[in-house]
This record gives sequence, structure tokens and C-alpha cells, in this order.
Amino acid sequence: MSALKELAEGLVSGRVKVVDLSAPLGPDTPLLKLPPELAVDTPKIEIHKISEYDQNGPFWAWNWLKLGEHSGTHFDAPAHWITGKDQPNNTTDTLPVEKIVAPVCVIDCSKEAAADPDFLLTADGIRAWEAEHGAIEPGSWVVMRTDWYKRNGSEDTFLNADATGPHSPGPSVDCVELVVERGAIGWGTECIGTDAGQAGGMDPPFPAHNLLHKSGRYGLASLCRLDQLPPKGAVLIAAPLKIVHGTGSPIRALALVGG
Ligand code: 23J
Ligand code: MN
Repeated sequence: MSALKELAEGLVSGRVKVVDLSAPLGPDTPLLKLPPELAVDTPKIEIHKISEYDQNGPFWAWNWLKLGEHSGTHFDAPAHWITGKDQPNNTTDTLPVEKIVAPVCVIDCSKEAAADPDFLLTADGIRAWEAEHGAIEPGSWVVMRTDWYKRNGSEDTFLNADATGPHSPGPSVDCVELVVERGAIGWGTECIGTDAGQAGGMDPPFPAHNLLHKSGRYGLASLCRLDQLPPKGAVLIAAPLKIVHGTGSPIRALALVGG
């Protein structure tokens, strides 16, 4: 049987499951907060009614949205970061879609993140995962499972900020370097961004953004339910909207898990 026919039958029979890796997108979606002396924040999400089967549109309901590209479960394109600004096809309307449907490697850091909100996955952590599950293949997504999505109900718990700034897990510099070296298409996490909460103080600052986008790789943020994926063998679909000159986009991230 052809691979696609087998997939189609698996989807219809339920042997291949579709896992929803996205969080709800609305006015209550947690958003990144940057130091006010450094930057302007992304605005709160707004959903405005145009009509709801009423005098503004008797037979139909529809809304218009106000939202930043980097809101909720979303995609970071290389043009998002200064290091990726000269990469070819670096925006949401030009990137090659054939690359973004790809196998996904899931690194389970849930125990470590529960013990330490500032936990950093290192290159050695990646190598230990590879020793158990096999090498990260070129073209794969690599995602960090932390179960942090369970905190994605309020900005308080999700950002986990105190006087010293946000505290959430992420990759170390050498981790991102190795992910890029392996030829991964991109890197994703369950936190507000692809970098750790404390990544502004690293060298370089925000290493996931800096190093991924410098090499034309993609980022995925605020993924959910990575605990429903196997370490290897699932397929991740992470397609940004085709925003003209877009630096990123909310996505409906989906995983196919087989059977
Ligand atoms: C802008 C500035 C810093 C960061 C971010 C955006 C993100 O995390 C993002 O959503 O890409 S760290
Ligand atoms: Mn982003």
C-alpha cells in the first residue's frame, strides 16, 4: 500500500491520531512581557464582533481580530531576529512549506522542569536522548517537553516572574548549537517563547532566537500536550499564516501519532 493511502486509512480508522498542540487564542492568552526600558510589548489580543445574525449581518456571524504575530501557540520565522534578517525566504509568506511538515523528536524534561523552573536543556542532555532514541535526523523538529503547558492558563503561572524576571525552562547555548548542527528544521517549547525565561542574560542574549534564526531555522512557542507524543515517530505540522512580510504567526500546531 502507498504511504499516503496507509496514512489516510489510519486517519479514518483512528489508528493514526491527531493531537492538538495549540492553546486557545483569545483575550486571556498569556503574552510575553519585556523589560520596559528595552522594548514595547505585543498588544493584548482583541476579538471584535462584526455581526451575529443581527442588524449588522442578518444571516451570518463573524469577528475581526487584533493580535500580534507572536501571540499564543506560534511560529517564529528567521526574519523575527536580527541574525536572520538576511536569510533567504525568511518570512511567513516566503518560507518553504514542504519543510514544515516534519518528523518530531520530543525531549522529555518534565521532571527536571518540575524541580527547577530555570532548568536548561544542554547539548549533553540532547546527546543522552540520542543515546536512548537514536540520532536527531536532519529536517526534524526538536521540541522540549516540560509539561509547562499546564501553567498556560494565566500569565502569572506561565511567565512565573519575580523581581529577577521570568523563570521558565529552555535551551542552553550549546543545546541550540547542537540542534542546528544536527540539521533540525526548528526548535519548539511549551513556554511563552523558544528561549528560557532568563535567556536575556545569556551570551548571546536569547540564544534560541539568535542561533536558530541565524541559520534559517524556525521556532515554535507555547506548544501544548507534548506529553501525548512519543519520543520519536510522530509527525508535526506547524504552518504559519501567509502574512505578507510576516515575522511569525499564531498556528494550529498538530501532531500525527501512529498506529
Ligand atoms: C521579542 C523579543 C524577545 C523575545 C520574543 C519576542 C519571543 O519570545 C517571541 O515570541 O519570539 S524572547
Ligand atoms: Mn515568537
